[in-house]
Amino acid sequence: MGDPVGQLEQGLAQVAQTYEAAFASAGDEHALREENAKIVGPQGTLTALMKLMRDVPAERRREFGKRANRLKHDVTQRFEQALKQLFAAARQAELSGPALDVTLPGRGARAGRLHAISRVRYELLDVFRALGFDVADGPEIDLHENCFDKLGFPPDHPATDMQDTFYVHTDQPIERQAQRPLLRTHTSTIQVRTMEQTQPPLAIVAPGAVYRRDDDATHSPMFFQIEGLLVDEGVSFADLKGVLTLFIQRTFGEDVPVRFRPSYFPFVEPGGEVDMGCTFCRPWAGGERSGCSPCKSSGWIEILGCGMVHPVVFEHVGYDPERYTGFAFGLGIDRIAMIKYGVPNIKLLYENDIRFLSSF
Ligand code: FA5
Repeated sequence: MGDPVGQLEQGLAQVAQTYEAAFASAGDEHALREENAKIVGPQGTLTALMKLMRDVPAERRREFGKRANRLKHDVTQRFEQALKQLFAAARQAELSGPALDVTLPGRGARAGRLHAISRVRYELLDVFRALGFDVADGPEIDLHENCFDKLGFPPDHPATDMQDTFYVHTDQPIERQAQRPLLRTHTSTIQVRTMEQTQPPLAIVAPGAVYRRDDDATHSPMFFQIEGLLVDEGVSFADLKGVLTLFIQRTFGEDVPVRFRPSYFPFVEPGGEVDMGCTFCRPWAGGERSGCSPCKSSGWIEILGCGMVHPVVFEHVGYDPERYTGFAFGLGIDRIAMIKYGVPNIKLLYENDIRFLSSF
């Protein structure tokens, strides 16, 4: 069994001489805890020495007990002190090192913007306002007579087929077709409403949504038009040409050519359609029109319908057709937005994909 007193003497002395150096050389918390465990842990040297105590003669046990406990106390105190020093050094290193940026750039709310159709609508109305037109309004659900009859569409005339129509169901009995409510197929209804309420001279533009059973890349079942109407004594086709040419050139550029083609609308005589030079291939400026899809290689894009107000319309609204003449036009806002922003399919304007809408 050996000499427990001698072993204890030697062991305690050895621990007392080495623990401080062992703690001092531990470079981090983990190493320090390991050194501490080597002394006072369950397998530690001091723990083993304490187990020898029962073999020490009874008269010396107290003395060794005291010395061992004091040493354990010193070791523990020194360990805790060394731990604190390590923490303080780590904190100091952290504070004097490069700053850690824990912030992220904020996710700000994106600024909203007007939809392309609204933007174009405001721009077009501004051009007409500058030319002296007032802005008028009318309901999207209107009567058959305002949409067709008073505009000179004969009953069951094939021209109404051009605007295949959404009728609105109503519980009221309807005696005459003229009284049937429908989603207006064009903003020309506002011509009728304005003339019934106002005496000439007048010059109005009326924007709004219209509805037809149309559906392809350039036709949508709901789209937007602007109607124009100017009535006074002595208004001629030259006034119509002047106003519409100015409008197109202020909207698309002073150099853009404009041409008038005869066309049929029941409420105008003569009636026409207006084409503008294609702003994609710009043939008048030396561009190559062959292969240009927006104008189908023609160099022209149709932009609106127009004409001199038919005398029969004046009669329907109570104007004297011998005294007054006037012109009217109707343009598609969507069509102009598509030309202006190079939009290949009208559906894109209505899908509300924010990536598309914020691209122009
Ligand atoms: C009319 O609606 C007439 N009321 C215009 C008019 C007014 C003529 C006053 C004479 C006097 P039109 O059906 O061509 O005409 O339509 C006018 C414009 O609306 C077209 O040139 C086109 O730009 C646009 N448009 C027509 N149908 C659609 C559709 N389904 N989707 C998008 N735009 C359309």
